[in-house]
Amino acid sequence: MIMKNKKILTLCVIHQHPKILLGMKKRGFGAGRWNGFGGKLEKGESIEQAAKRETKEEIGIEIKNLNKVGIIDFQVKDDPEILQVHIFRSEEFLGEPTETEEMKPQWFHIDEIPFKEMWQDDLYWMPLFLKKKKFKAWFLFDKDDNILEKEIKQVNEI
Ligand code: 6OG
Repeated sequence: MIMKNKKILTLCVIHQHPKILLGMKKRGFGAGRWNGFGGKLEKGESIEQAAKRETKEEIGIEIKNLNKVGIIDFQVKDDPEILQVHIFRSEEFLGEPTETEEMKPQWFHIDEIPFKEMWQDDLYWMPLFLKKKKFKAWFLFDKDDNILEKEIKQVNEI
């Protein structure tokens, strides 16, 4: 049996219609791109707990409600590792989004989402996210972060 190496990550997008809150990642994986908030799970943590903790660490806000809206498997060509990103929508939070060493938060109107400065996959799932649809997807990237292959499907339950 071939064992695939799967790593779970969280990604939380704050959505207060007609705006979303994104953060400019200042260091580490995905630096230089706007994205939601999130990261790896710590030992013993649930996926939801990790999403809340990472958001607090990255921009100082406490998330009040969290809805899982998507799961995406990412692979890089010729690399056996699968990154599985669990995507959440949050509409309520406590505190003021604040810049940290890791992220600089900014609100964007949904007609002005900076896709050119985001991961390419966002262009495909963000429209579903904004329509409050749930989705499962798979993306194959090359080593320069370009999409080679993709599969996206809307689902009723995640
Ligand atoms: P740290 O490893 O820095 O968390 N992430 C992605 N987000 C999008 N939109 N597209 C991708 O395509 C992504 N790959 C990873 C998950 C990394 C953060 O970046 C997200 C985490 O929130 C490849 O802790």
